[in-house]
Amino acid sequence: MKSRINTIVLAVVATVFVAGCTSGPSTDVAPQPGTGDIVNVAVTDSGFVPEVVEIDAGDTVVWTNSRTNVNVWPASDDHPTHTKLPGFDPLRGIGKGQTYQFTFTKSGEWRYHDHLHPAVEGLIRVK
Ligand SMILES: [Cu+2]
Repeated sequence: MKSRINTIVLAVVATVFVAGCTSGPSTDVAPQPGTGDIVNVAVTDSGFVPEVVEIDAGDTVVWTNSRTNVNVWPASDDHPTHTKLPGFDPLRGIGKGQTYQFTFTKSGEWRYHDHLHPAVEGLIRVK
């Protein structure tokens, strides 16, 4: 009788152990390759905040239009062609409260500006 109980206990323990192993990967959120951090930049009436951002390759910068009543258009230098970092250009103005995001995969010092207000400048430093 005692050995039968031991067998049942062992079976239960084994079942829990196996269930724990099989359910592990689906409940854990493993970082996916190529998925970096997200860094937020506000586009305010006084410029990009922060103006200089340092990130790792693979990180994504999200700009949010926090200006009073104008669209913004963060884009790679040089104005107006935006060719220093191809692809870093939303190709349109971003309305109040809206966002634009870009994932930086290339290391370097990427200067950018607000295409609609080119005097407003910022820098993304990608390690
Ligand atoms: Cu421009």
